[in-house]
Amino acid sequence: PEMKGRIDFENVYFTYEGTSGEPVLKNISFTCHAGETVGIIGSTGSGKSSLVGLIPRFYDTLAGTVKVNGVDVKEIDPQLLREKIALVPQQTVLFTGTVLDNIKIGKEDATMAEIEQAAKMSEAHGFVSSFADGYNTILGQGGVNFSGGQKQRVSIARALVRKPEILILDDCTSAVDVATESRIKEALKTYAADLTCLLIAQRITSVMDADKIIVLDNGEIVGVGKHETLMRTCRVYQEICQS
Ligand code: DUT
Repeated sequence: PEMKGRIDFENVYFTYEGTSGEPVLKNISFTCHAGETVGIIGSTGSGKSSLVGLIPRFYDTLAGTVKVNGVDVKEIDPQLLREKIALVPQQTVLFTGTVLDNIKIGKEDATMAEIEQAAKMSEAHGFVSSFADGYNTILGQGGVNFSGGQKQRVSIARALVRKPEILILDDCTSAVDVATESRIKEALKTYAADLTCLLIAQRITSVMDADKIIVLDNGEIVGVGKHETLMRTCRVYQEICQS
């Protein structure tokens, strides 16, 4: 049970099929302990999305091993693996339908209490409740047009309602203001303390308070540590901070 939510990358190389040249990820090794929040930061194209896509096996490694709970992901039943992991993609994918349907799509048997709890953690409950139809508000065509940040908050609720062991947020709070984002992180810490979180971000403020931050540059890890340490030791991290 103490392994629940642990992630290990061991000398991982990855490249997209049909592409030539340097691999997209090179010799990636790190451990994410159960319950930790780990930030991943790096310039565009540095390989952040590719790295997290290896965990639910959207892709497989070229070499090296990715482990979840100490087991090679290739040895885990794919459906079971995807039940453990919720990945919120960079591009939110909401469909025309009610807010309720959009949140429930990850877990059709979710109760209203579970849906509200997930939406409270993702800071969606407040604005959803403010609509006359609440959770029955229709999104998109013929309904209400949500802002980019509101859509992102609904997508996070969708991930949380599944009660995953591992939550991966791929730059999906980019349109959420800093104060709201920090309330989401606080809620996750409080109500989902044993959840392992991987946070990809462009903004340093999104990952600053993570247990550990992985700095990617051109497919390689160039720094791992806490904000203060990286500020002292990692040139790439300092540059991101200044930009
Ligand atoms: N790449 C492909 N095919 C894909 C996706 C990405 O060849 O389907 C390449 C583009 C890039 C590298 O892989 O050279 C890493 O891309 P990734 O999307 O992993 O980088 P990122 O750090 O997540 O970039 P961003 O911050 O722009 O999302």
